[in-house]
Amino acid sequence: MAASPSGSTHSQCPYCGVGCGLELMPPAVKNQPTRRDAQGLPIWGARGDRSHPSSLGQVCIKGATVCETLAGGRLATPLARRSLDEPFQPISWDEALDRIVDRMRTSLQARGPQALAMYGSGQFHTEDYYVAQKLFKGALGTNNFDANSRLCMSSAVAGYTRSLGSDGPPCCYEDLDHCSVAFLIGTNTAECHPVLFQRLLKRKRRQSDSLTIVVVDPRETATSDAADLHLAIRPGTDLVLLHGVAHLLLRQTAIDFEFIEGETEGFAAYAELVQAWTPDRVSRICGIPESSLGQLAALWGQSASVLSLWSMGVNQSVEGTATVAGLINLHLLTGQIGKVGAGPFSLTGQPNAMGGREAGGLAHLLPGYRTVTNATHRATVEAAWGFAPGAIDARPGLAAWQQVEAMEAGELDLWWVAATNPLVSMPNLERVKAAMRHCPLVVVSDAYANTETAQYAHLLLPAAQWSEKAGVMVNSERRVTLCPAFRQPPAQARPDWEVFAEVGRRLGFVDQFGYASAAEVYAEFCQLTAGRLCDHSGLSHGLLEAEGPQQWPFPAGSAPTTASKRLYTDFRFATPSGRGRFIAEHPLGLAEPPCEAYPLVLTVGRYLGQWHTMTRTGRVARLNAMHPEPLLEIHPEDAYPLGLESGDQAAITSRRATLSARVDVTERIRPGTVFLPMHWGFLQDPPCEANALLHEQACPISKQPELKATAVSVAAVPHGLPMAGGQRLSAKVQGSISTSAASRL
Ligand SMILES: Nc1nc2c(c(=O)[nH]1)N[C@H]1C(S)=C(S)[C@@H](COP(=O)(O)OP(=O)(O)OC[C@H]3O[C@@H](n4cnc5c(=O)[nH]c(N)nc54)[C@H](O)[C@@H]3O)O[C@H]1N2
Ligand SMILES: Nc1nc2c(c(=O)[nH]1)N[C@H]1C(S)=C(S)[C@@H](COP(=O)(O)OP(=O)(O)OC[C@H]3O[C@@H](n4cnc5c(=O)[nH]c(N)nc54)[C@H](O)[C@@H]3O)O[C@H]1N2
Ligand code: SF4
Ligand SMILES: [Mo]
Repeated sequence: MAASPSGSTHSQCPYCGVGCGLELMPPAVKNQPTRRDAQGLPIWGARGDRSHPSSLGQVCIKGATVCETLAGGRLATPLARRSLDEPFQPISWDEALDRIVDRMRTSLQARGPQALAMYGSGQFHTEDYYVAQKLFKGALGTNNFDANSRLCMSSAVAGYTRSLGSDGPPCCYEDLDHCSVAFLIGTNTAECHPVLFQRLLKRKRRQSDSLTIVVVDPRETATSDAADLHLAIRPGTDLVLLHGVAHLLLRQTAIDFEFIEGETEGFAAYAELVQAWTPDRVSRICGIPESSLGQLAALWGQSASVLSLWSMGVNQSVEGTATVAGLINLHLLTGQIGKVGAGPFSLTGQPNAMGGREAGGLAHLLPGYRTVTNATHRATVEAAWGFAPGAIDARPGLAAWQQVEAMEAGELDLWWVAATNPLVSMPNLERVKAAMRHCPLVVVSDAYANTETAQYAHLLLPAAQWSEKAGVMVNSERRVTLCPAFRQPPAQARPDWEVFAEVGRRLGFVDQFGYASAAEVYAEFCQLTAGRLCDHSGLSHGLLEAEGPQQWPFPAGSAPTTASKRLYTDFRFATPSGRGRFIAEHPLGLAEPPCEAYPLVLTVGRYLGQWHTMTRTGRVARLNAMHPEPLLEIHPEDAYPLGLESGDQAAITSRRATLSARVDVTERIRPGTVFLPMHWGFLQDPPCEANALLHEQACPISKQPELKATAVSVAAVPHGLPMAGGQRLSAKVQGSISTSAASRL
């Protein structure tokens, strides 16, 4: 399946969690003059893979242009420096790994394993994830392995686990073809999961009467443009809205009594709690008409099948886990789960955040949806790995932001960052930079040379990236695709898993890390999932190559493509009782609500043509032309009293930082809310470090930071004061910043 006679190869797109199939064509067989990248190297062609069951030949502009990003700007050799003030010097892999292993040994002796931490990524292949967390959790004895999925999917993970007993999205993409209501909350699917959105749109065009699209987002977006009902709620009021829907459903007895009685628990407390969330109160807090709430409740109560799709507008909140539960509550209340076209479907952000969750890729997890706090789980994993009983710590390790705090407190001797660029994507960036200065050894494994995070590192390790290393990725509908190596990496770049395994061997764990190939790593992982919800035990690189992408659960002995497309079709959930759990929690609102000094809520998200911190998409002329610069979206009601018009430069100030950006005055955003994209870090032109403004307060359960809301003030940059984006304003200018816009929350 992976390679065809024409020399083309099949893989999964390495960008978003839709996980489209790509067909990659070598430069020579393309029926047109060979295109060359910035370095003059021939570029592979990419198009949608018609044989991939998740995407059926569709692809978006990022997937179609991915091959243009692969060669330029690469980190080609390990680089090191003793201090952050010195220039980097090339060193050998041998020396680089010696430095890491020496530091690990010294630290283990002097302070114990807690002084070591790794911050990985949903852009790892499953094999990278698996070996990384085995190295930390098994060999080193610390659970300080966390990933950027903490900023992304951890509220969904915690929400699924609390309500249904386990992580694992129960739905599949075919449900988009069958649902009668698509309830899109906190997701700009049109820009962030474009191929799924096109699938929905196509159906809407063909069968308009059979599908109602609802969007909940404080902004009008390309997604809400297609909606029958758009609820532009105040940021951070999603849980209020969901409880308001439940209140009306209960009042109208538009609920599924049989399902509640037979398949759920905790209903009484929940029914009691939502009594407080009356329509007038909900409409006032959410800032939407009562009639819209009524329409939404009617859709939930009367539709044959409701499919909820959500992403960061829900997850990135101090009450992200409670909001996910609030959404699952509605599915339990109406019996909208475990059947065709219905269910709570979290859209995964990164191409293999799903695989990461399965492989134990967060500080509280072990492979196979196991947890470090469960003694049986630890014992099973220790035995499988060949470590002594007790080798795995029973305490969850440091989650992403806790790793920053530990550096700040001088408690980390080694911070190893791999396949993520935290000096753009973490909140409160100045604090992260200061914390990194406290860490004696910061190692960054990246495919590209010049990232923001690399500026604060001591050791840079060149990574072979997608297309240059074999491994699997798992998309939002639990489908596993083999991503083969079909290009050569830069001379010295190595796959992440291979580097992690060599560190394990150098520490003395020769048997545990003696893998000869990624296929061997995957085989070991698959065995550890046998009998678990995310069962991969019938899968292997060989099977995926021969039979194409497969959905899990895929127990040993399964026949390809016959695996169940949906979870919980028998309504037996993964909780001890087998029942779905209602979770009753009152909404608390934003951690940093607007106030007189900072009257606006800044929300930060994405553009269609850029990927995160632009290390890849920033190299593609077509994509840059779509989004030449970051723009502050602001409503006329907020902009005009400040004297701001579209194209003006504005200063945006939070309790932590000030930066500047050009404004786009638009009625498409809710008054009181402003929006910036996340993509432009301090090395971009123009820089726009949106995350320098953000606070780091996180959901206490999932530890996912509230990256979607921070209180800011906005002011026109005084005439004659040219300002580069991201530049700090002088104290004098800060003093003159207007706070006239009224608080609306
Ligand atoms: N083009 C592109 N696609 C991507 C990515 C990318 O970088 N670029 N990244 C991928 C990744 S890792 C992820 S996680 C996903 C993210 O996918 P999305 O979550 O769809 O993307 P965002 O733009 O971060 O946020 C979605 C929407 O949340 C809204 N929002 C803000 N606050 C609230 C709120 O309080 N309530 C509600 N209901 N909505 C709110 C914002 O206005 C925004 O439109 O995208 C993936 N796909
Ligand atoms: N305010 C705000 N902040 C956010 C978000 C938001 O919505 N709002 N979203 C959050 C979310 S959901 C996410 S997922 C994060 C994303 O944020 P990041 O993870 O920081 O973003 P990327 O640019 O994808 O970083 C991936 C890095 O890995 C490198 N890389 C690519 N392939 C490989 C490989 O195979 N190996 C190695 N070692 N390196 C590789 C890339 O060059 C790049 O430097 O941002 C988070 N931050
Ligand atoms: S929708 Fe996502 S997975 Fe599909 S081609 Fe676009 S970026 Fe890649
Ligand atoms: Mo993400």
